[in-house]
Amino acid sequence: MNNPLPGMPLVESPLFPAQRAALNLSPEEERIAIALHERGYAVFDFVDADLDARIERLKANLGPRYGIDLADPLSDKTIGERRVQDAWMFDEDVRAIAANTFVLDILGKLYGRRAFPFQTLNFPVGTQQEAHTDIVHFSSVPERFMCGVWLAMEDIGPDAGPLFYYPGSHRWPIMSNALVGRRGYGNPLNSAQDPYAQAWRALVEAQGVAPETFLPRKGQALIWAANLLHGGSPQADRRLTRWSQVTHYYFDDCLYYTPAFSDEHLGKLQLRQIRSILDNSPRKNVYLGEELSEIRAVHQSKKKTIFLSKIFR
Ligand SMILES: O=C(O)CCC(=O)C(=O)O
Ligand SMILES: [Fe+2]
Repeated sequence: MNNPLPGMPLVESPLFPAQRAALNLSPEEERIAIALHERGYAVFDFVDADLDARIERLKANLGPRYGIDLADPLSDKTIGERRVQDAWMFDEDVRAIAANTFVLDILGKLYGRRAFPFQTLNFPVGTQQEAHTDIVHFSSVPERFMCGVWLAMEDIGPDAGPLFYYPGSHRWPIMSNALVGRRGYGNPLNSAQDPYAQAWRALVEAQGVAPETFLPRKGQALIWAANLLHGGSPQADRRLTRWSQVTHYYFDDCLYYTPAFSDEHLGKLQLRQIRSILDNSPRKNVYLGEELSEIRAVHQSKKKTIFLSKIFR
């Protein structure tokens, strides 16, 4: 397929409606693609014949790590650790969920590059997180080659602190330090989300978009675009659990960096050292097929100061 805009994910491209037919998507893939394009998220049934067994094993394995009394139906489940990051390193079921082939296949088709998972988060309760986009933590060059997949590991009702999101907000401006008027590089923060919270609140108010909550059945999942504004609702009933796994994906042939700590226009990127869960090996920062270190070496040997060499300093 001839794509004149390979530097944006196909599914996020304004050319997507014209190019969709050439992707040869199944009806289910097409439904997911259209939802992701138009609303910034798509709900689907997770395809894994072993999912129920995985969820049982995973709860038994991770449960003791949260420091809460999961056996007592009346205990407060929200007082503990609330999340385990990168459990894929020691839990085969977490790893298998992150490496799910249905997810990898559809992401590859919809983004036009191969996807790979690089981080897992396992939650036994709601995160009660403020609205944010993941792109302020995990961006890429080119932009938007990142997404999250959220999997429900039990039925989740309105009192369990469900995920919420603002449909269509993936089309709002991507937050950057240039946009909110601050210097990022070398400036420490409590949270990479802090500098943008006020701007997100203003956008929500000005656009008049109501949040939607995700009340899934066990085994339902949701893909969100890198720039979809989302968070965790307050957990009204603290006795409940809200077992879920979030897997974050990047795509091949990109630079991976954290915008909150970068000043892109000055060539200062806070690059990330990314590890792919698929083969547990590092993924190089790559720009148009060339590794960063190679580009830097070539530029140094030519003793040229050009824009790219500034980025990579
Ligand atoms: O599960 C939630 O409440 C939100 C999780 C989230 O925002 C994330 O993992 O990026
Ligand atoms: Fe998030």
